[in-house]
Amino acid sequence: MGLKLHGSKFSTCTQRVLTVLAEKGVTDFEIVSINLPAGEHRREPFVSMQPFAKIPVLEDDGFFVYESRAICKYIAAKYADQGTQVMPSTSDLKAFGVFEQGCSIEHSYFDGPASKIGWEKVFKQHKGAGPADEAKVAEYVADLESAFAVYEKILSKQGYLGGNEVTLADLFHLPYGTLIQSVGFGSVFEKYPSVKKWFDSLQARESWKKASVPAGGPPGKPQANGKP
Ligand SMILES: N[C@@H](CCC(=O)N[C@@H](CS)C(=O)NCC(=O)O)C(=O)O
Repeated sequence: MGLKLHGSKFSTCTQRVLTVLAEKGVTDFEIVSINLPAGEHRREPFVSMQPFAKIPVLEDDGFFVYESRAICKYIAAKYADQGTQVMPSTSDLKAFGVFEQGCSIEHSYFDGPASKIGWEKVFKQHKGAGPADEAKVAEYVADLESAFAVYEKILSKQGYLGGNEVTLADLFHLPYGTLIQSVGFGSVFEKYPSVKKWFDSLQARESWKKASVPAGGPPGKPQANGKP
């Protein structure tokens, strides 16, 4: 039986998983659309799958796993023998350690400021929660720049955040990195040449071209998304 991805193609976190499915060459799956504006994620049967009421959730033959990064690692492990090797095996302990370090860097120093910029500049308006707080945006952009200054040091020595090959640690950046570029913060990347080159190479991947649609849906037409 194929996989079911409960989510929305307009959601950044669902796009993270769709990118990895494409990298692994997994085609036997269906997206079960969850309508966020209608609040489907806050009701049964969704909350029995994801008690924090967030998309996406992966269903694999009666087994459920949520949190997009955990889902991506599950897919990488399940389909270890096919597609891009996006996660080193624990048999190469040092490679695995650097990979996990890269994943933690993304979650600890990138996701916070990037998703908060996304909230202020995109999702807040979609939810009718008022205009962006530009003072907060400036603060998040400064945080992102501080993180990218360190990324620049790392990426001037190695091709990718999790080592010399592309891994999940890199791919995890795609949805929010692309979103913040689309709302006028491309200059944050341009300031750091190795970061810019690295991110351009990620966006050029076929997997991302397949998975990416404007997060939140077309401008002026709220869709199934909304990072809190
Ligand atoms: N850490 C979670 C975050 C999931 C998340 O925030 N999903 C958003 C869509 S990208 C959502 O469900 N928002 C609906 C809401 O908060 O009401 C993950 O990576 O899966």
